Amino acid sequence: MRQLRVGLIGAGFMGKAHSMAYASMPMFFWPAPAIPVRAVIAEATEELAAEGAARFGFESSTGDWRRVIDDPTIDIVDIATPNHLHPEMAIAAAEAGKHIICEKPLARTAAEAKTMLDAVQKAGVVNMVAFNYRRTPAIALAKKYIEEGAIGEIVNFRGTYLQDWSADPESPLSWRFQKEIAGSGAIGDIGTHVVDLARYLAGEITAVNGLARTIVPERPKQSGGRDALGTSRSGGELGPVDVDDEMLTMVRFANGAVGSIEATRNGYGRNNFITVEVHGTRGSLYFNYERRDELQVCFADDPGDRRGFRTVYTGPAHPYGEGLWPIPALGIGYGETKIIEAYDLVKCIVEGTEADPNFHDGWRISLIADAILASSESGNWITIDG
Ligand code: NAI
Ligand code: SOE
Repeated sequence: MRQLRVGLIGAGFMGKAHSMAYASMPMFFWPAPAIPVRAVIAEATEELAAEGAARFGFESSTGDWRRVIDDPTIDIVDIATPNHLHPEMAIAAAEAGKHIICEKPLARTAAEAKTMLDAVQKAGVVNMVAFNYRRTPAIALAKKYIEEGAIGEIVNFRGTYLQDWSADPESPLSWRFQKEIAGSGAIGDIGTHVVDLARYLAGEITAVNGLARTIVPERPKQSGGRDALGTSRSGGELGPVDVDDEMLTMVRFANGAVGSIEATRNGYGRNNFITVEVHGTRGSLYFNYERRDELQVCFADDPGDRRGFRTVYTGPAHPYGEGLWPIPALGIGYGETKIIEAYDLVKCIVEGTEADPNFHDGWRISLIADAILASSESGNWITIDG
């Protein structure tokens, strides 16, 4: 069976998730389109890289990510580092002819994302952005129902991504609170996931009118290191937060639909509260990531005295069901979304097809993220150019 050798850059939260996905993918999707081999892992230092290799099962490790790019045996470069490093790494990987998966957001700004898009288009390599939530089977099922016309024409999309890990002002000033590294706050970090779901389910976004604000202006400094996502306390001197903590925006879609998107990392009691509600002319769909196995559906064709939301539990009859668990509601997790992502990436490489979402999508999403911020500053609707 064909093998594809993976060079992973970054052994933090996403390094763990992607490594687990490469190892597990053939256990789920068999026969696998190809076997991903965990070949080399790069980290910020030799020590961290060696630890990553031991923990995540890589053949070798390096403290210099360029050695991954220069290695002629590597087929896939997987970029799982903080956002500011994505462009340089992805462009170098494209120029070396590697297929690429890059974590979201693709870059800090749309201008940076465009340089990455140009590089992969010039190189003709498979490119994917890791917006994995669209690979939750219930979301893929919503997409199928929409494409089949089960809810008619879409008229409204409502999406939220609410978390609380940064609500405590004592939660340190990790890289996610620094514009120089992250680009933006809730907008780029989690709002973009909902923008991806909005574009996937309801079509292209053409204009936004949003607002964004910072709730906690200073946090205890954290010099470098991984983001512990609110689980550590550094104490000590305060430093400025120069990104948004929360955002909300109205959106217009190319097909005439309208909607809203909200994102916060400061909403006490909300953890990974990604919700999507889509209203169509013939029905509605509702999904809440904290109940990942369920898609709520309401069809206008149901008799009036029986109409209302009911629950479809995803399983073998639904998208990706052939590879997942044999009975609905056994439990889809975050890991499964990453396993499906790895499967789709490897399949695209083997079949020579375009990945989805790709760097073009990543760039469009960055344009929308930039526009939300610009709209917040000007107070006006912003049309998405490009
Ligand atoms: P993290 O802070 O847990 O890990 C980042 C790792 O990158 C650290 O181990 C750090 O040492 C390493 N690193 C820094 N500079 C490096 C360099 N020059 N060479 C090699 N490694 C280097 O961050 P996390 O949460 O893993 O985030 C990474 C990326 O993944 C970000 O772009 C983030 O937005 C995205 N992300 C996506 C998620 C999703 O659901 N799709 C979930 C979490 C993060
Ligand atoms: C923190 O908000 C975070 O890790 C994001 O960076 C991810 O993209 C999200 O999926 C989980 O939360």
